[in-house]
Amino acid sequence: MATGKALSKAGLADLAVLGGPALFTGDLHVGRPNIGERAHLMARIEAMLDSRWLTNDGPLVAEFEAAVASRHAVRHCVATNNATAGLQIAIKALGMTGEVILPSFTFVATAHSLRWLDLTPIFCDVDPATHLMDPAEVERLITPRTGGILGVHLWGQACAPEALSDLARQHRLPLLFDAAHALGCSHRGQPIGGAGDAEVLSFHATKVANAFEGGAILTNDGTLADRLRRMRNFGFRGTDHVDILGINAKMPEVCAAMGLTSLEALDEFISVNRRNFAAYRQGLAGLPGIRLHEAPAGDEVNHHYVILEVDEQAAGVSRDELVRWLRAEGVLARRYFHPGCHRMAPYRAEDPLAAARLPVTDRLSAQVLALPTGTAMTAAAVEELCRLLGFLAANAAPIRRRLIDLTSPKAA
Ligand code: T4K
Repeated sequence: MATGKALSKAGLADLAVLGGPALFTGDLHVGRPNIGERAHLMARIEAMLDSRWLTNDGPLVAEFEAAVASRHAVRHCVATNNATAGLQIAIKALGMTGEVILPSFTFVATAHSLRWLDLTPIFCDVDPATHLMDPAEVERLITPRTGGILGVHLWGQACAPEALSDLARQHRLPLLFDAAHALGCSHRGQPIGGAGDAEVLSFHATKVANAFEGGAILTNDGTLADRLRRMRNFGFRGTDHVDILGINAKMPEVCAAMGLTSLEALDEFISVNRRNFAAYRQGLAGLPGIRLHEAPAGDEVNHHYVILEVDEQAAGVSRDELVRWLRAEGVLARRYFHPGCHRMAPYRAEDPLAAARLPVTDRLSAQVLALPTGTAMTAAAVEELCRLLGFLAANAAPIRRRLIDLTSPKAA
């Protein structure tokens, strides 16, 4: 390990999983919210209260939409109350029908947004190096029943926008991107957001910048943007004229106030994430079987997801053991995204054979681990966490033996 300091634990008996005290006293979360300048947020909320305009296309939402559109270099941004609702109205506005191809290795909201609309998700495998949906696999899955493609910019990396756009054009399919992770990310020097028919960002509390809850649909298509605006507001055009089916997917003003405050601090949040990522890279270097996921060349990510792949054979410890042992020490590492949507009950029942075509997804969902980052995490905590990981991996066999002793009837 690159850092010279020793782990501040006396030895095996001092590990929390074996009865010692937790290394971190306040839990370290994956997705601890980044909070921007409180005074700015409060001033916005005061102005909102003074104006008595709380929702329905208020000035803060308009300002938020303009700020997001400008940051992502797109013509239109339609803010929503969360990204899931954003995905759903975009899917509906694009007229997706029948089967829609998407990765299984994603947060379940991607799949649910389709299934909730009675569309059939067709899960596609991912590239083992990038964790992104593989366009060659997408092409193999296209049939006359296919009614759309839903790419996911996992960990903020661009999901083959060029290849998927070519495929969508060739087969005349609508193409939508779940860009929930991709705020502030770019691909080949261009901000993510302008590919396909539309892209959807998330501003959930756990994202790099948040609006408490929130989403944003990005598009360069003015006709689509107009349709999306009506759909998110019950289908209204003007005050009492409804011309399409709509729902309530509006972002309230208080969320836009938080969104704007977060956006002001986005670069600072990303630079803290970069610093943490560099500390992880240094601290984990040389650990056998434990690989820190790096974005491919050409992609600039926000480093909001720090992802490890744990190869049990080479590391001598499984991902799930690490999750349990870290949790005991106050590190709430997450198994994003386990077990893969295709293995979750609603989807497993409908397509029990999906696993046969998703070997990479199955391997990754058994090996991947997300670690804490963001402004709640100091570089010193990252270093200590890396030392802990190294210690746990190096001592996995004796830890396991002691755990067996502790639970055997003799110990009772
Ligand atoms: N597509 C993708 C690819 C996504 O990743 C997501 C959401 C979506 C679509 C849908 O976007 P939204 O509709 O949500 O806008 C969390 C988030 O709830 C979810 O938004 C996010 N992805 C997903 C990756 O993570 P959980 O179930 O892991 O959240 P939870 O409640 O366990 O919180 C994570 C950690 O953060 C916990 O340790 C607690 C901590 N936390 C959480 C909240 C909300 C805090 O410290 N403070 C907080 O306020 O899903």
